[in-house]
Amino acid sequence: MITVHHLNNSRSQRVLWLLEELGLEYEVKRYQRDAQTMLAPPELRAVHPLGKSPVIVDGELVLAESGAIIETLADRYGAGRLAPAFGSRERVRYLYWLHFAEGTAQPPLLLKLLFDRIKHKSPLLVRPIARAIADKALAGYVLPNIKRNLDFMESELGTNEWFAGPQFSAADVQMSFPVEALRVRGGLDEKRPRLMQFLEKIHSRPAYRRAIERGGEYALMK
Ligand SMILES: N[C@@H](CCC(=O)N[C@@H](CS)C(=O)NCC(=O)O)C(=O)O
Repeated sequence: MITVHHLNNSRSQRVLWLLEELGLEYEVKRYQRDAQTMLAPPELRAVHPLGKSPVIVDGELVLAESGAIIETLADRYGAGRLAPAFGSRERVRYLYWLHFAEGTAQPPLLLKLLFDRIKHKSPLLVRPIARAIADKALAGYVLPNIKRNLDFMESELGTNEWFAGPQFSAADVQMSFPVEALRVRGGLDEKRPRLMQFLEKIHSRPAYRRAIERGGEYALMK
């Protein structure tokens, strides 16, 4: 039995979704973020030294890092489903988007979250200075990168129905989290109809909905 160490409102939601798509049995061990800091509770460090989610335990294997988890589960249990064939053109695209999600899409979204907090939650005395520094970083680096990523993803979905090609794949599962985060805090709206349609399509998948029921609260941070 696979165990998913799952944190509320987090990236691990997509691991539950992949397991539902694969029709596998699994157990969910839920962890709750600290309401103030939003950090994971220290118990997660007993599962993996970094103390972050997701982590899966599958027999002897303890694996963190959502991209590695998703690639491993699709290869182990997909029997050719949800991952394009080795050596195909789609396999390269599949790997690209599996890595893009955490390697390129997430970093500016995390920076935006942090700089927005600095702007709004710094001590009052230093807030004007903190705000000026945060605004400079946001305008000079963070927001232009988010916009470029959005434009790129939107144009890629114009040449392929799904991120890896004509078929839905585990790369779409991995990409769901940044696209959802872009909708909540990255300026994704109706001006980018393909990404909006991607969200609509994934949210209507029965496996996605079952995973939400298993995982509980899933509202991404603004
Ligand atoms: N690149 C890692 C990131 C893991 C990560 O940062 N997870 C977040 C959940 S969205 C977390 O555990 N945050 C709580 C914390 O940092 O204490 C992955 O894709 O698995």
